[in-house]
Amino acid sequence: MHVIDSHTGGMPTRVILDGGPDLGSGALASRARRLARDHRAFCDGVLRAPRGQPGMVGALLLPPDDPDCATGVIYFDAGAVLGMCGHGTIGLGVSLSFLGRLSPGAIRVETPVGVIPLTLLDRNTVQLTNVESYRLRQSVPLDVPVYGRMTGDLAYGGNWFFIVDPSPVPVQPSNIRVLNDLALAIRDACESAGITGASGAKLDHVVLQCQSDDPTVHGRNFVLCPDDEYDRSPCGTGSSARLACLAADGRLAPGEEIVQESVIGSRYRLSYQPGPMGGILPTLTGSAHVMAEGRLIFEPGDPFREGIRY
Ligand code: PYC
Repeated sequence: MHVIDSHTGGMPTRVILDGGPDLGSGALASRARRLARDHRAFCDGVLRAPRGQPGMVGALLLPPDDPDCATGVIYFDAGAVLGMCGHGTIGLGVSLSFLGRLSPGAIRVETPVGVIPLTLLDRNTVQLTNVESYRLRQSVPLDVPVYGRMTGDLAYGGNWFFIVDPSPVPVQPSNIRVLNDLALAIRDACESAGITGASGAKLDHVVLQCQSDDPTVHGRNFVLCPDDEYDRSPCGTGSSARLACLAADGRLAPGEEIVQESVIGSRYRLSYQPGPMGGILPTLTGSAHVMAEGRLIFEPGDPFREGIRY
């Protein structure tokens, strides 16, 4: 299995160039459902230690269904198959450029939730337009055991997010453990309360947002992902969901650019245009760096062939 590893603001992406499971043909969304249903061991083996690392997202390259797209891609972490992944798309663009498969310019990439136009601005910088993002519910009350009552917005940015703004705990590196515990409790409370995305979609990401002390930065976030790890980048899909809330509140005009920071200080530039279905089309710009290229080996007698699940 030929892979290339990069990180986007500290958040790792492993692009799988070949050697992945046979998911058949057809719409990428149905191939993603097949990956989630039948190939959990593959996902774990690629991403979990000892081959992978905490937080790592896999980007499985596949032939696109749409002939106008340069490639299809299904993103997954060690907890779930994702609809979309912003940091993964930036890592993908930079990795394809490293391999000489992408020159500065624009391509289209097909994901299970839609087509993503992507432009390589330079060898480390990618700009992408995410799928239409929107807020489903505003100020949803939630009783979180131990932490008490809070409210959050339920929004979509290619994945589903519960967004608490302002975070009851300051979003800073020294609080990462506390933020992780709080976000896990919020996600559990959403599940207990039956709070889901549209059509019962699982709400598997949580954003804790706060203002930044830096006047050039609009906000700082902590994002919990389905694998129970936090996003080291500002989370492309989470930032998109948050942009949709800002737009719905009239707090950000179309075309106005802001900087969003992650809990460890990685940055994206963000803006949006109105979308055709009443939501927004977010544009994200961020940087990634390639770290390694290699072949993963899964020996038959390896007791941790499928990764360490504890
Ligand atoms: O950047 O969209 C993102 C993302 C989702 C999960 C991890 N990163």
